[in-house]
Amino acid sequence: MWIKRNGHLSGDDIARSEITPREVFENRRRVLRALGAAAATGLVGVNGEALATMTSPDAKGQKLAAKTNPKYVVTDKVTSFKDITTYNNYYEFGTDKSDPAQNAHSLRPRPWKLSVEGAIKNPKVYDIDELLKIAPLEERVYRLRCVEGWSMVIPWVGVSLSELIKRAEPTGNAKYVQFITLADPSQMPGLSTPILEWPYSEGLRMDEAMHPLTLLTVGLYGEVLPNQNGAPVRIIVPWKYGFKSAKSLVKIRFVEKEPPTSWNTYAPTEYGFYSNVNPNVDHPRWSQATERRIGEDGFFTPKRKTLMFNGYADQVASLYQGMDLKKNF
Ligand SMILES: Nc1nc2c(c(=O)[nH]1)N[C@H]1C(S)=C(S)[C@@H](COP(=O)(O)O)O[C@H]1N2
Ligand SMILES: [Mo]
Repeated sequence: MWIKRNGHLSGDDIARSEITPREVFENRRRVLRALGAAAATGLVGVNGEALATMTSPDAKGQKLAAKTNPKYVVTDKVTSFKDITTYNNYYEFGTDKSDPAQNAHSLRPRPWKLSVEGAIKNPKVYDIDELLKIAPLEERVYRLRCVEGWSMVIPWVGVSLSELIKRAEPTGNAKYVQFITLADPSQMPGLSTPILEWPYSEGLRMDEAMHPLTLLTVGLYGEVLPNQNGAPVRIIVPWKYGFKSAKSLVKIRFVEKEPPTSWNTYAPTEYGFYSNVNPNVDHPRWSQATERRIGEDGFFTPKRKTLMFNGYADQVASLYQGMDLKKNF
């Protein structure tokens, strides 16, 4: 079947130019720190003016005031904004890495509603602007490791998902959390191809969802999320393969049973529910022991060793104590 061609075969080898990501990043940080002093949370303009007075209807490129949380900053060199926003997986906009950047302009990230529902005391439909204010936004620099064998280092902006979960007050029946992406054919040309089961759906166990590393993500590089990266709100789970980090969320649902997830439904023997980054458990069609860091891919550049739990073992290994990670892959 043709879909196997795109079914997470490893990525291409296009050489990418380096645009001094470090300097750009440091400079942005200084700007953000200055903005942080002017506005505690939420959207601000480059000079600190209120959002309503200066944004385009979709808030494209809008700066976000966020304080770097030094607890969650990896020291690896940050990937360039260009690579992060032009080398994407977002199948709702096509299966080639360059498709989302080319096609996702048709996504309308504003106005946007996110429904928080299911086994909770306080179901609520958040407007995106309200969501940006539930807690002070943080900048966190995380590794992202795709199951295809490439990785990036991304300065995200968001808040711990636990902030939202606390407000929802889960009941005793809430054992898992399901994340559901928008599925609107008028905005997403890729939906006409039945590659995955739409809407894109992912899930976490409750303790994984509550873990402070799990980020309700609204921006990167100090700006609102570009459409191709999952505007206006997505989840980022840095110790799991990238596909667990669902984009453009419209529903977060608390459920009792392990929810179906799009990649597991597509190929149950290849993509498990847990999908923790694990160099010792290979994908059935390729090794997971090494990775290619996007931006470092010269002809002689050695691959990097993939780290257990993507380098977050100190923080998350205890969640899986006593579990057979080969069985629960
Ligand atoms: N809705 C949706 N979310 C998605 C995907 C997708 O195709 N659709 N791809 C996943 C995969 S495989 C990866 S590696 C990451 C990529 O995120 P990025 O493009 O922001 O780097 O998004 C994940 N979230
Ligand atoms: Mo991925």
